[in-house]
Amino acid sequence: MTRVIHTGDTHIGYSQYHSPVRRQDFLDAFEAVVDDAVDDGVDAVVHAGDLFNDRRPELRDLMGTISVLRRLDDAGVPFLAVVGNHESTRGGQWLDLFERLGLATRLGDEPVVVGDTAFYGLDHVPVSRRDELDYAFADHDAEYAALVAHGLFEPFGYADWDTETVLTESDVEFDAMLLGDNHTPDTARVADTWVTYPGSTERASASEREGRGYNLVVFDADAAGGEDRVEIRRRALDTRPFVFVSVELREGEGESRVRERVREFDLAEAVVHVEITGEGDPVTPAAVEEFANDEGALFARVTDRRQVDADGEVDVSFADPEDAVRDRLDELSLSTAARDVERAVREDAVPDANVRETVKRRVEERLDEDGGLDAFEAVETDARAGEGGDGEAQADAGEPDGDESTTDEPDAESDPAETADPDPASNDGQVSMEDYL
Ligand SMILES: [Mn+2]
Repeated sequence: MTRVIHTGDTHIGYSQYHSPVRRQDFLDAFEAVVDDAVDDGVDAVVHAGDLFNDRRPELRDLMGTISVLRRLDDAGVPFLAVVGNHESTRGGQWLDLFERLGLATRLGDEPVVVGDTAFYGLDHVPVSRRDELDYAFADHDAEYAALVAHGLFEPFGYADWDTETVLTESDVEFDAMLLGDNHTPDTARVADTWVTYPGSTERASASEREGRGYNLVVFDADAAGGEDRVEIRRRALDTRPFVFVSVELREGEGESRVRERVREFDLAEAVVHVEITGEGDPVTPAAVEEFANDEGALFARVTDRRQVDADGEVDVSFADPEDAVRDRLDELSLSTAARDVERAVREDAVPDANVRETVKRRVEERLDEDGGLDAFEAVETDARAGEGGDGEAQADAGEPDGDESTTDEPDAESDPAETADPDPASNDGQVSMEDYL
């Protein structure tokens, strides 16, 4: 029998809503999973990618992650992982650093046997390079086998990777595919193999409404009832409360009705999303957000759906012009690259004289990344990974990427010399693991 915790999409280092508290939440969620693993004495923690939110985690994220991994190591629980699209760098992976430190095992085409089970790994591979994959895995003589992979697999939402092809072309017969990338937890059976996503461990977007958690996977024909060789159970995580308030205003109702509705919820330390629909009087989103903050919310965002009329004309409130711009940009569902450029021009503290050079460098960086257009694809992937098909969900789901472009480029804001660096290969956009290994 082999019992493992299957988790993924922890997105450590994501300053959601530009909040340092949220940044800590993502690390805390990882720590909570590891605590459970240690308490429970599982045989391993299997991580299916996107441990980090981007390929340039800050030192504090790395140190926090290392200390959590060390706790796991001290308890004698191996950490087996693959590389996700968010954290993938060229020239080496953070996971390699952790492996060098003796804190992790990077899964690949050779079996890593824990108890009765052989674990294999398949890192995220962009769609454009999937045809080259031969799914050649080395033999094993364990009782069970599992493939840990990062990507959007069938039969779940937004899938672009054919699970049956993977299973039939693989040299190894897998009892389970333990997946990451899709933040919505779900389990299905494909060609006699269990295929499962544990979901993200903190809400990386407001579209991730259901509770967060991870999987407990047991490889044991007896425990699983004889018929099945694998048992997959979901366990809940206690994460940052998200409060979703929808208010449908009737004729004559306005801000006081919105406040009344908001007050019905426990807002303490919560992320609060308020959506206003219907008729009624104009409401100033910023005023309601302030009210929610006064009521104890960690962060509040108000979306007034009534501002878009039947003709698609936007009725902009100039109470907060930045807010209006942000809302409109959200509706456009821009790619990461486009947001990068937009932010460089509008938001970032880039001196006007450097905007041209900054934009050029950011676009070059994107093109220069491993896989070239992979960066553009990854964005699309995340946008589609959001639940629900409306503009808000897509824009929200894209936020980790949007933030990535600002949070991981502090130098562009503080160091004009760096901004003007004509050689993308020599700036910090290209993380070289050789410096660490
Ligand atoms: Mn992810």
